[in-house]
Amino acid sequence: MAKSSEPNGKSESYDAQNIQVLKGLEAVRKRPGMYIGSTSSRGLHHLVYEVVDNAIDEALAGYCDTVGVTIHGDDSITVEDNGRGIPVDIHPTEGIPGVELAMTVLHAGGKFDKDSYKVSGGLHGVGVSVVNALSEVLKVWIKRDSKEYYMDFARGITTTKLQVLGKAGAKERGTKVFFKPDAQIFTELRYDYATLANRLRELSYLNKGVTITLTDEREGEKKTETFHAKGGLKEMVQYLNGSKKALHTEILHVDTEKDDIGIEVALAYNDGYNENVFTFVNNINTHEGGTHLTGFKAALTRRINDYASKGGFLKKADFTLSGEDVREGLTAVISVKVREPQFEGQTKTKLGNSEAESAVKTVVNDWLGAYLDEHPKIANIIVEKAVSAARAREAARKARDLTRKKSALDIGTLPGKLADCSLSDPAMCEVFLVEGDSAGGSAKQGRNREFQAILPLRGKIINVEKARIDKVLSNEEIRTIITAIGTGIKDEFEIEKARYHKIIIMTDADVDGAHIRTLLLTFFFRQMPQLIDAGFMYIAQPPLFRVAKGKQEFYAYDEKERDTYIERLGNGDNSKANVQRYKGLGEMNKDQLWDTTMDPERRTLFRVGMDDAVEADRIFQTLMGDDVEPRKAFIEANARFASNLDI
Ligand code: 0RA
Repeated sequence: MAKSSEPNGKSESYDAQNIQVLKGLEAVRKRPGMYIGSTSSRGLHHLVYEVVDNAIDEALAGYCDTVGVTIHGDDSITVEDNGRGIPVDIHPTEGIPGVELAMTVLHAGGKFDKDSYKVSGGLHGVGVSVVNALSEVLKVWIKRDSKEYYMDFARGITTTKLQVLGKAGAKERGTKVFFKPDAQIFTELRYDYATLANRLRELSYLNKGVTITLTDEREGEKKTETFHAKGGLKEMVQYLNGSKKALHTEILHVDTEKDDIGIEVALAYNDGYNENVFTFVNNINTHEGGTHLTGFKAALTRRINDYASKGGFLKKADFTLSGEDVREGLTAVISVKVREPQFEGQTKTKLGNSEAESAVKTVVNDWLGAYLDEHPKIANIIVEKAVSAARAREAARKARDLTRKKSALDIGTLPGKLADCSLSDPAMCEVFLVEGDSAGGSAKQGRNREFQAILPLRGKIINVEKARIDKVLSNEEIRTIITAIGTGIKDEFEIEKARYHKIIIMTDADVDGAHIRTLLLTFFFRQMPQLIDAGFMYIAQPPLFRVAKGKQEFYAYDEKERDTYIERLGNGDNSKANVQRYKGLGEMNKDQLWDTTMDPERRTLFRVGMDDAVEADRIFQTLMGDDVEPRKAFIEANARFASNLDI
């Protein structure tokens, strides 16, 4: 504040500029969530992505091939690139150096560079000024025009004006940004190495040829990793397929441009039953799909059907191959670079541009048509996989008819085990998926029957990672869940039909409970990911201990809390507090269950999120797939966090 209000002898436009700057930054600091989504861990990581995105923009424009990210000992960050360097000349109308403009004015980034692919929606692309506004300190070094420049800021306000530090080599170009996230803003200040590594790895796949390094300098965490994908998405599909058994070794890959849209697609088939298609627009994961995905699906279905009918695969069969059939066991990544993307949907991760649909469709049609003709061996494998999926689909159709949602009012068709609630507005209603009949019984008695429904689940849920859809749908528990929720699954999924806006998994706090929870999450992730995207999935958190003495009782959700209560109750006389460890929900009576786990006023719910769909897929593969060793390693490494699993 003090600095910016000092008389500076510059033009009036500088003062006017300054007022604008303060207003803009104030808005960011007042409502950080509006700009970076949240002030928790997610927002904290977003700061890094924002600066990295700027460097990647330079790479896309063809000026940068190396990006370095360093987590310093105190969780401050440096991002360095060898791009053109942020401009330093005085901006003709704004009257301040370009770098100061970029760092202090909202959305100034695009003002002087319309050539590269910029993102105009979603969470990315808010600009480095937002990072600056939310950092205690930000320093920037720029090399260009044979000089090294420097500036620094505090909470968005210029503290050192642009200065020349010295000479730089004639060919040296680049930008280095150091920042320390503001402790006044963020509720979480610790960076998670794996989270950053996953995103940087993804960026290296999406931007072939760029070398990205991540260095952790923190005590006990010291390491460096380099991400570089010569083969682009081809390598990403390989990574995604991980431990799955491939049906062919060569990965199908196309990288081209059509109607000013950059289009890259890679795909491969494995012997599993899931479909794993990831889509990106300007490096942003489009969870909700959109026009690029529609174009891809249309072309894939058409080309595989063409090949199948030409090759006589469908002669005896009286059906064609559906979209779901041709995507069984498919791992694919579609990445498009669009100049003015329109982001739509609940989480603004659905591409709306109609020109992207026809461009992707044409490219995939032409490329895949030619590829299949030229590679009959692979083409046969793919078509046979789809034909066997189609046969299974026939069987599945019968099972699915049984689970198809009837109208919400048609209570008669709801499963008998479901104790439904009396309110009909889904936004007010929640359903508990409860492990075991006894806990289900307590939950039914303890609930508020107006808005809480209870669905007790008996026995094990089928592992959807290992079974084909017809088998999955013949599972009694799965059918009950689908009918109770009402949305249908897969391509027939309709969020509007959700009968509850909170679907709460409530399992025992033991190994079996964790297993059932994972099976359920796997099912939702594979068959109804939109429920997770919509934020409808929750995990209940029952207490682990009851600490009581005389008439006083406390519930503790972890060991630390337990010890605090023991201490609180233990002092004074010489009788000790009684500690009961809850092994299962069944050990609680209806009132205890309500008080600790179900009462909206007092309970803790974890919302299941999907920040990183790519990593979530790998985790489920690891947890639920065939290979035992990686599963064991994962469970051992993450056992402590099982109740916090944020997929
Ligand atoms: C505006 C224009 C130009 C480059 C950049 C911004 C730029 C921003 C960042 C942020 C981090 N690294 C960056 N690298 C470049 C183009 C400058 C020119 O035309 O020379």
